[in-house]
Amino acid sequence: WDRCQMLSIKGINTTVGQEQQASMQEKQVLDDLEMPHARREMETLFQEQPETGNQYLEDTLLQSYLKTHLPPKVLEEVHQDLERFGNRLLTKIQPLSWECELNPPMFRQYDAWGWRVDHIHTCSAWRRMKEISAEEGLIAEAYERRYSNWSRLYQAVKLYLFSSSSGGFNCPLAMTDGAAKVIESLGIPGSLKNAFDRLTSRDPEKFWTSGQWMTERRGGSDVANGTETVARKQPDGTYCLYGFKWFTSAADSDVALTLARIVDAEGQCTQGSRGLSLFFLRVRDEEGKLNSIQVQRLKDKLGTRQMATAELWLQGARAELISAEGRGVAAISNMLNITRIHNVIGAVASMRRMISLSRDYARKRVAFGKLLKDHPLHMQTIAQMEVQVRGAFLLLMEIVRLLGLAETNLASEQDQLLLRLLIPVAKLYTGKQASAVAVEAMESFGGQGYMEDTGLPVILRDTLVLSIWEGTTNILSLDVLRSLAKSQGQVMTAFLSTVEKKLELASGTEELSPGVQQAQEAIGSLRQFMAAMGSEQALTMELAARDFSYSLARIYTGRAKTGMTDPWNGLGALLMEHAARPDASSTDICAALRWCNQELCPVAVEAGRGSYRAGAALQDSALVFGNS
Ligand code: UCC
Repeated sequence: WDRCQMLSIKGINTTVGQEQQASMQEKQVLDDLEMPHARREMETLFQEQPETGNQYLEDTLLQSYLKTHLPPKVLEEVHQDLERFGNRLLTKIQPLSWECELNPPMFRQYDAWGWRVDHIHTCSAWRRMKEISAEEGLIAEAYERRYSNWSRLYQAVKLYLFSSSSGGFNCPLAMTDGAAKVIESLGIPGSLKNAFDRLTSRDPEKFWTSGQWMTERRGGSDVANGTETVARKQPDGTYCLYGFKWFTSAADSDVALTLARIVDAEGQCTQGSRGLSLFFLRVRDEEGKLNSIQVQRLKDKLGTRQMATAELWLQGARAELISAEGRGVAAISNMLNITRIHNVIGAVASMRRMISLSRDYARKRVAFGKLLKDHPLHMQTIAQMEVQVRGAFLLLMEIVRLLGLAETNLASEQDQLLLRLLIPVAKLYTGKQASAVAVEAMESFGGQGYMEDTGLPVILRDTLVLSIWEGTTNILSLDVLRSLAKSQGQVMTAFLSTVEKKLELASGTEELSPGVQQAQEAIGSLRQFMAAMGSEQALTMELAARDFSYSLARIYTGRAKTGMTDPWNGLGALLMEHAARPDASSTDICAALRWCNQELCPVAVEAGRGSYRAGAALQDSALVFGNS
């Protein structure tokens, strides 16, 4: 403003002296605009940028987990690779990630000569991410199994480190992993051998990514009723697919798995879930021509903008039937369970990144005459987030540990039941945690957190999708009930006995005894709730589904009362177990106790309040619609 004022002095009624003075001032202003280097630094560097270093080396919980669980030989090799990868992420991959954000995909429908091309243009950094994913074996590691049951955990750790620096490439990787899992679970049929080799390749020239086209116009969650796409059998045994896929993430992928209804000889299809079959298709041929697919448009999303999500018309796309007829949902659930684990990885990674930046900022930023780290209330807020990410991290490790056992035939029946239950529990819980933590952490930067060019809003936007895609919180809560019903309650038996075993271990550590007691009380409440629910109607259990799932998450990881207004709080068995290690730190113990000092079993509390009675559902409806 001052500079503009000075520039405007000239030309107004002024004396000669004033004019001379004005032109000197003008010169000064012009000099200022070309600020000398030292001055420029002073004027612009008034706050230090928060940074993270080598994410692996900075993550003490990750390192202590690996040290506790991995066999020494595996640990040695893995440690070296992760340290190297951490450096590569910091120096080479993070800048690419930002490039992906700045250069989102573009869609060109026609070429200059009027030909329809439907070209999805991605930036070079995005394409480089694909090469890096192959080079680092981000999918391959899980399927080569060179570390037997620990390979899956090791892969998950690499993905966890990669996630926040991947520029959205964690999404195609999730689906690629899911597709490889489906193909492997089918016994890698000869027709899919090439695809499997490419999806799990370390060679950037060979590596393929996969899409997962489940969502249609009439159904995102309700796949059984929403899927309109039909499949017509061809003389050569393949199928041509006709339909409209409304939401196809990473539409630049090489292949896709998708659902369709097979048309019978009378031209009829079976409706509902039993009419759905699973298909594999190539998106483009060798020349890059689309497989009878038209791209209608790219989606305009709140976040994950680095990644092309498209609406696709299938107009006779050639595909191979890969499930038994009518078993499409059951077959694709292998993919869903993997992508849901990737969702958990994304959630934990996002929380870790935000908290690391927030912590670094607290060390650098001065307010009210002292560093943020010396303000107790500020530190309390970050500490509460830290407790959350610790619990979520251990839950993630538990799931991938169990998956690794299952994939190497080392899992007991109890492990398998637990895995089935914990995947939806972890997905729904960490999705919510991550959203809450990302918002809270953003606030810890004050107004700077809200500025686009800090990169913080990108993390927030990309985090908010985690409670939506791959099944919303309520859909996942119903999946928890599905796992209970399908196993006739055996998943709960496995759950309770595992939690009790972990607590027994922790009960040997005196400092942990208050937490053990709280967790045991929570288990008692959960048992009572389960017994009472046995005689209740399905509606009651549906109304309780979300709180029930939260209770499982908090008891397995844990949750506790702090007496403060803490919106998420919680944690238990896993943190207790980690804190009961002989070389556990005081931080491990503190985190476990804090988690257990919250309401671990909200479902019992709400049941006591009558929140799941039929009358409560009527009240809900009246509240929402304003009926008397
Ligand atoms: O949103 C999307 C974007 C993709 C981006 C990926 C990136 C993620 C990673 C990010 C990294 C940071 S793709 C679309 C996402 N859509 C969904 O997630 C669908 C949500 N809806 C559901 O999950 C529903 O619950 C359905 C579709 C599974 C319900 O289908 P049905 O047909 O009504 O369910 P049924 O009849 O209960 O189940 C059919 C069979 C049963 O087996 P059988 O017949 O043997 O009894 C079920 O037990 O499927 C079995 N089943 C499962 N098995 C169903 N769900 C599961 C499961 N989760 N695990 C094992």
